[in-house]
Amino acid sequence: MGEEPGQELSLPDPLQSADGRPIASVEAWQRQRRPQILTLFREHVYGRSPETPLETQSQLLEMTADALGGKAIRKQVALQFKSGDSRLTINLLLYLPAAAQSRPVPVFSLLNFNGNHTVYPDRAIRIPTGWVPEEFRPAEAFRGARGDSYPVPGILARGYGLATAYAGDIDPDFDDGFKNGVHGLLGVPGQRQPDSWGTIAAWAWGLSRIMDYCLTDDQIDHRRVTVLGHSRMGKAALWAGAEDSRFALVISNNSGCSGAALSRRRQGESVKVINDRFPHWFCQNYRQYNDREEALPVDQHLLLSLIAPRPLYVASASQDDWADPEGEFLACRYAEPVYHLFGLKGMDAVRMPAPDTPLHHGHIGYHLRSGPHGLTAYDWRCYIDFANTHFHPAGKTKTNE
Ligand code: GTR
Repeated sequence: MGEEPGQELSLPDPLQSADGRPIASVEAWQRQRRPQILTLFREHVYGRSPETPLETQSQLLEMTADALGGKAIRKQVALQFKSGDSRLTINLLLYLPAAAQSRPVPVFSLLNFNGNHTVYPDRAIRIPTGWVPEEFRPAEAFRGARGDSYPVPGILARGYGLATAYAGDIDPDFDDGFKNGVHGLLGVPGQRQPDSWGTIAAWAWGLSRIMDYCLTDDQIDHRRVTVLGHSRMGKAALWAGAEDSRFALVISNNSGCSGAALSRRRQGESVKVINDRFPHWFCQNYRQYNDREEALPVDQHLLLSLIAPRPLYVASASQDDWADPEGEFLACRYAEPVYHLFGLKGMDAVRMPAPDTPLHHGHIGYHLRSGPHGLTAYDWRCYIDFANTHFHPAGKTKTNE
């Protein structure tokens, strides 16, 4: 695989089993190859998430049908987890279009970087009580500060809801030896293994807990919950989508190294650089591949292939060399054989498209947005167009009529 001119990459074949046998049927993929690949990512990249039983409970903290001047329902829900004497709370913020009062709506679930209050300038949104990045303190001063990345009114106007939580509620984004967040709740101190989970896997776990909540809310269309993430949260969204097939659509926005970009290309951020800068993101085993990407038993096209047959969307930005846009495009291409096995079209393109010309023909969507690293209104427009295609195949383009 990987015969791009000038870049002979020797990539693991999604359709060849570990013992060298070809995978020629959907059944062989589901029974053999998919679990093999999932295990390899758990062991070598993201780490294993514990299956420790947890006492969980969700508490509706407040709800109004009067948000955004009556156009939206706002809910804030505390997802509470208990293990022994330790507790963890994920504060979930939901905005649903008013139409959800009469029928369930599709929802985008995603983690935000700096607190729910940064997503939209609504004074009712609760401020995180735990750690927030220094540049976002005092938290009260940053209401709506990340609004450009979360165009709430536009998303709602197209009939979609938003379910978001602050990633720091699940695991604060710094290296503390895995004591705080869900690592502290579920881990036994001093007993970490080389394949114990890192922060990306913890965030993915949190996304699955948001999914658990969504399945209990009758105003949400349970079969149309998307998981989306930008950058480091894009890595988490892909891993959540791979681990949890309840997500109907998986979207990676500029996720780059150890997200959608092929590691073996070593363009932009490398495995060594990411492990050195963010020693808490991955499992310890991943460090074995610092400057040895070719020794990895996986590459990121295999992560993308785990989403099949569900629709997948990967987006890059033209000035985001750190995330290796071409490596993201090629990973989509090399994930295609698995979609083909299901009789589905993948991305259906051999060359990278020009900026701002989205590929929405098949089950893998892709676009290269012009501009720098970021999640923008343009990206959201593309995601909603693509979601409409897959969620409303009868040609209905809007969900709020
Ligand atoms: C960078 C990191 C990337 C990406 C990005 C982000 O510092 O090198 O892998 O995750 O942060 O999350 O914005």
